[in-house]
Amino acid sequence: MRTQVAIIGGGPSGLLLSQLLHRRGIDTVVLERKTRDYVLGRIRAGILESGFVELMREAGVGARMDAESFTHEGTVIAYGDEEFGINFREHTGTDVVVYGQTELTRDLYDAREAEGGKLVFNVENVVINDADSDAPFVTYTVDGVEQRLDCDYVAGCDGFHGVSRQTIPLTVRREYEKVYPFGWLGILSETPPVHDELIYSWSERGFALCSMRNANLSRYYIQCSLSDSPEDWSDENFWEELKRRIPARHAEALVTGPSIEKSIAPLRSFVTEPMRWGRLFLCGDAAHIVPPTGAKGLNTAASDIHYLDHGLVQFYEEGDAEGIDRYSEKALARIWKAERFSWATTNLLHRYPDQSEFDLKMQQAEIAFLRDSSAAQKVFAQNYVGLPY
Ligand code: RFL
Ligand code: PHB
Repeated sequence: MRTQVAIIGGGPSGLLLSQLLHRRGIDTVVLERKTRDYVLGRIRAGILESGFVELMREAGVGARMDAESFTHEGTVIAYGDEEFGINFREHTGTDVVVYGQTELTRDLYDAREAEGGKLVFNVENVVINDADSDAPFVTYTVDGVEQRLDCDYVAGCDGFHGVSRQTIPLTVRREYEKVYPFGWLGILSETPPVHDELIYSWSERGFALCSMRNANLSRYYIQCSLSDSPEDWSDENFWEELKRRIPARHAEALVTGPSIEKSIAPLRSFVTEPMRWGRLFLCGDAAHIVPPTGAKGLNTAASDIHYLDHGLVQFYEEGDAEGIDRYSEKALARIWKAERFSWATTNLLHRYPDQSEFDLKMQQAEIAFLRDSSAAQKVFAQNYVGLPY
């Protein structure tokens, strides 16, 4: 088989790239290790920057998102029993949108399938060959039968544990990593959200986040120990702990119910450089990870896809390689800023096992500064709604 762009990974990055390129007449094949249902079963991000929303519309998959998503003009920051709001619209003229990763991935799958997109599921043993030559090809097996896909370019959209990043030799690749000494325990429940905006809450007992997917679907997280497993937490214990970590008025209003999903995610900051090697481009989680505190994971994947899509279109339509040659540099410039915001917001709101009394005072002073300074709120808002592409 032959295609123009071989895309490894059928998560949001790979599907969005495939859909955008298809609209410009560029042929792709998406190779996904799992099934469509498995990919859609993963509960992940919930907040979209306006840049991502635009990209979904540009890809022709914005209709359901526009009809069903919720616009959030701001967010709440709580500390102990106190709280204050940060209004994104007032500070930046922009909002964010609540629309789950599951839903946008479903929209992308539906569009690719309706338009005859080539998606291969259950692929195993993916190997990217000769990425540093003019004739790369990908080999893989399906049902034990080896296949070969020749292509002009390879987009590595296969997430943090994929093979694409590992294809870049260690002599070329440089990795930067920070692992945090805690995780997030998240639950999804068919209950109305406790508040109409997200609540990011600092507490003596550790961080908590109240988020949502729709009017009857809530997503809540609490900071947990890395040694915890979801089975250690009954629903009842989760709700009790959450209530202790948010201001009393919200705890009293909280509607609890059975969880329909419960999982733990470790927190990590990670960047690999460069994001291009020969004819291989890394996109999304394959190249970088942020802790979820700033809601930047999926949104940084989207900006990568924007840069790569534009670079490839410029190459195929105008014969100009400038965009693909500068892909890594452009993508990384934006990513490092999102890494900084996610790291800073994580540091601001979590309890650290080795935190000294001085460290605690610094955290409190920083929260108070954010509460009292319009300039600080503006900086937070600019980062949260997303820096320009
Ligand atoms: P994905 O979504 O991981 O998709 C990669 C796809 O590649 C497939 N794959 C392979 N396919 C073929 N061959 C191989 N060798 C392959 N290896 C892997 C996988 O099956 C998968 O389908 O990466 P992508 O597309 O770059 O999208 C990135 C986002 O998914 C990610 O940034 C966010 O979900 C991060 N993230 C969150 N971000 C937020 O903004 N807010 C959140 O609340 C949030 N929660 C999360 C998260 C990530 C999590 N992970 C990765 C553990 C919660 C979790 C649990
Ligand atoms: C979510 O709804 O899953 C979510 C929202 C905001 C975050 C992280 C996760 O910062």
